[in-house]
Amino acid sequence: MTILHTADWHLGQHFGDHDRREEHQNFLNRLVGIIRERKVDAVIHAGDVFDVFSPPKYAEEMYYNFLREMVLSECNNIVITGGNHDSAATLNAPAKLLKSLNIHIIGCATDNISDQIIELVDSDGKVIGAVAAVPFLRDKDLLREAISGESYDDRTKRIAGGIHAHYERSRDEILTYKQQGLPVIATGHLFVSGGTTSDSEKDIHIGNIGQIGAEIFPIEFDYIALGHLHRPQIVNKQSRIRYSGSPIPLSFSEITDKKQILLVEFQPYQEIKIETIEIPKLRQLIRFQGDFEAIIAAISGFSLSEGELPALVEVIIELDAFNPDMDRQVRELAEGNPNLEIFKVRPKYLDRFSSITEQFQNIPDLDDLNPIDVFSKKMESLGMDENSELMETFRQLLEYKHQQEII
Ligand SMILES: [Mn+2]
Repeated sequence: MTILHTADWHLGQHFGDHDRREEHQNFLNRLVGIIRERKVDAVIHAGDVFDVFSPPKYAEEMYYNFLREMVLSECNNIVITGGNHDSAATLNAPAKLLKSLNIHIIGCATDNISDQIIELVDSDGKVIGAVAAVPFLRDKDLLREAISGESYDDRTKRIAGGIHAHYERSRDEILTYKQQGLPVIATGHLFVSGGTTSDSEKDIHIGNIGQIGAEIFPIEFDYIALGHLHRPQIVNKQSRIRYSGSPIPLSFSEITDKKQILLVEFQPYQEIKIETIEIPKLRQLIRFQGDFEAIIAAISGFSLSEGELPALVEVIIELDAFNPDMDRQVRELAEGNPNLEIFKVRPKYLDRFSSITEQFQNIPDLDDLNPIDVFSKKMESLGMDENSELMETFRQLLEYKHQQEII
């Protein structure tokens, strides 16, 4: 049996006015080709199909066109789980219809854990494996009741315990397949400590505080298909626990990453075989940094390899004095080179001692800040301790708001 592990598509993602439609479509076309060519038995998506709760219509169309290709292919099993970016309601709405086509959607944790266990079948309907399709687990799935006066630390410990218990219960449900000698797989959409983050993963409840380690995944699972981290990686040097990463770079911090999907082959009484297949980039994301002269040279001298779309460029321009016209000058210059488009122009002031530069040196870009950053800056400006209870309350409020949006 061969499965294909992918995650973190983030369909509908965009950088300002620049959408990623062609890059996503290019990936999906390749994916369909790989699934057909390699005779994949099951496609497993570990969460974040869409970038936002209400994705643009073109993104939904892309998703459904992909599912249609799967129905027409020889791949008999599709398992899709919700991530923290997905609206469970959006993913689940067509779940019953899709189930009749052997496409299994688990948008959020189900009331009964056995509903998350998916049997994988061959073309004759014979069971060839099973998946514990664990979606992103929200606090409300893990904490039955709120405990008044509970500290942030105790609460995160209780969440970590809830996640652990969820995987143990999934293991109990899947043992019957394991005892028949069939491969069993689990999915997950979470941060497992030891992983490397990039700039594009939205913080999820226990964030990066390292409460969840690889040991929460019971040894009975032959493979753990993870989503959430956008860099492909192996967890804790255990080859069977992996993040496939996102198929296209979702932030400028990922520009040097190789993007990929994973093929995992299971043979009775043998080690699993894992093959990575690189997804070439249709559009490069690039950063140019230097003084004005260097930027002029970089922009005018830039060229593309065949078949690529114009590169999206972030320019970091080193200045020794404030220049209000910098953005316009760079964009005008870039209009002369059809091989690139400017996404953003940022200043970097070199002389940090002059009063004018000091004023502009440390102003962060609003796009780079999240609500927690803004709140902690406000607290800092008022001389308050960042680790106070007020900050914990604010975090809980954000999580609560997030969950309201999902329902
Ligand atoms: Mn993601």
